[in-house]
Amino acid sequence: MCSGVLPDAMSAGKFITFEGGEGAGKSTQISRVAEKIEQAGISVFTTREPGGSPGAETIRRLLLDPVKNWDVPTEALLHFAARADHYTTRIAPALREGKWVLCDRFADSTRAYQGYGLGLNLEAIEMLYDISLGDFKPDLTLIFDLPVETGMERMRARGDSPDRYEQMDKDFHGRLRKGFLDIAAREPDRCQIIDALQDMDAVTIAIVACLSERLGVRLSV
Ligand code: T5A
Repeated sequence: MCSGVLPDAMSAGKFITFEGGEGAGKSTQISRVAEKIEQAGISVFTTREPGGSPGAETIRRLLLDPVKNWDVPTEALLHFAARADHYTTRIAPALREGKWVLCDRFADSTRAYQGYGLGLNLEAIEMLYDISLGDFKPDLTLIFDLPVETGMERMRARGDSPDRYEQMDKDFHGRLRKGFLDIAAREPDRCQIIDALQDMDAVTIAIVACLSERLGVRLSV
């Protein structure tokens, strides 16, 4: 178990992760929901992976470089190296202060992308998780689900130049979707699937309902 894990000291905060394939609408919803949680008088820290701390942002640039072609184990190690730094220097301190941490992607993305998508053994990923994070895990994970084509259309419509993962083919994105749904089925106490095909307001309402039901917080819609 990693030495930075202090479960008792962190019990006041909540760690909520937002997961899903490309163009699912996570970033859009994190900013909406963060505002609502703040309005309820709870202090929020929003962050993302890969990245979220200076060290992890350096690793992010290596990971998303469209001309780089990491072998898959190296890629998974880089994601967990970034995550360990992010956890130790940003997530754990915020939780100790009682903040609700909203994180755009976390370890389920490594399970889905490097595991289901790129074929790395899922047990190897769990070993890396244990080394990096020990028993620490999200209080709640929202898995944004939508058809692959719709996510890709949203990314194309945004018009940014694609990173390494956005350049992958449709089969890869199909495996990701299956991976996220498998994760949700395996851990229903932690994971909630959100229908990301709905319009933005409907997605926000679904998340607000989920936070109320699972974490007991009442937010305005
Ligand atoms: N990765 C990450 C791994 O391979 N392994 C890992 O362990 C981790 C942590 C990170 C990449 O790294 C990979 C996964 C990723 O490929 P990133 O740049 O941080 O990449 O981007 P993503 O997390 O993939 O986020 P995206 O920008 O692709 O998508 P979001 O945040 O899910 O979507 P968002 O909110 O930006 O919306 C996309 C577009 O759709 C519109 C928005 O306006 C926007 O234009 N939209 C909607 N349109 C219609 N209806 C709705 N309900 C909509 N919601 C949003």
